Amino acid sequence: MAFDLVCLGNPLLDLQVNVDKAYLDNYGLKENDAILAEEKHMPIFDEALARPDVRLIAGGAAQNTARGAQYILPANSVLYFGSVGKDKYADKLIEANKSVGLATAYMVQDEIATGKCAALINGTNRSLVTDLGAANHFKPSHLEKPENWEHVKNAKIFYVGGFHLTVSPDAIELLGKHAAEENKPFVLNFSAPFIPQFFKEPLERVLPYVDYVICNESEAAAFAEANGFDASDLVSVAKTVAKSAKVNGKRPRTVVFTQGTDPTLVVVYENGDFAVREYPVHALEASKVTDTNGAGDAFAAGFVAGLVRNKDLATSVDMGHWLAKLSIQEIGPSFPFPKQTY
Ligand code: 26A
Repeated sequence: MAFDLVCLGNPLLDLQVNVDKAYLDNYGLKENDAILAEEKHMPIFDEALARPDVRLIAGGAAQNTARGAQYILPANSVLYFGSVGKDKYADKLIEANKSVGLATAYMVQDEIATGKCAALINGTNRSLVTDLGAANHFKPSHLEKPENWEHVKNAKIFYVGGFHLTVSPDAIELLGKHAAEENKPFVLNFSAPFIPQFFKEPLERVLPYVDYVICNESEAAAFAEANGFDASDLVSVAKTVAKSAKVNGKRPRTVVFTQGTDPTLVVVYENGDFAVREYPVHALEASKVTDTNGAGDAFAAGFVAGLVRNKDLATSVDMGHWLAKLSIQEIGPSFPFPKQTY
């Protein structure tokens, strides 16, 4: 079977709970952030599981995007790579993927549990604390297995979560090189401020393969700070990213900065010129927002689904806004049923 879109990321099960600011303060967590759990954060997972309101929801940023894109696209359009354990958590992920028809080619770890993310919801903010578990053991050799490489060769577009830079930059580079050689679009999401901040070298290594960069305003600011340039002017940050080194000269670099409810900024660098545009999001009354966990992933999903459908940039961004609006009305990184169509 040939899948148009191939995605790579860290499959996680989200343990979603509502917490107050004091709970976040106690663990030194920001209200809106995503981090890798340190030893001191480990009790959070058992505390979440012990809460009566805990929800176990399929997560993992790129997996959410893969599900969202498959939600929009015709059957058998999307395949997702990642690493899971052999446990009930993985069964939950498989069930959620099945609900939208997302195909997976998981690498399975016999001895390591599926990764989990405590999604600590505080009003319209979400603080994500992740214990990668099995997701941390993904290897490029999994992509190189003949049956999997066949999927890579058949793919038309690639989407990779920047979060995976903490796991296997080699796997990302492998896909990036293939995409550049074959002139296929390669999309990377910066995923969280700590990626440009603490994974600067691996990000620098894969960025030249990227045709489309997607990130939010705080990730853009973190990128600017990590590279020592002014973070206050997002347009100039986007231009710097757009102009940075690129392997595939046949495609322009497109940089997409989401900004919550503010308009999405898009900068394209082509033939020595910048095109700068802004697109407003789809309005939604605050009272209709259930939670914002997965909003950015849903945006990316709608956007890449637009690319798969060969839509223009404005339409692809609009599809991202449309799907994000649907997702923030659901619990966690989920999509409404019966299915809605764009
Ligand atoms: C490496 N880290 C920290 C992560 C993640 C992650 N997905 C992959 N790697 N930390 C949080 N997430 C996921 O982000 C989604 C919201 O955008 C969560 O699982 C959540 O579903």
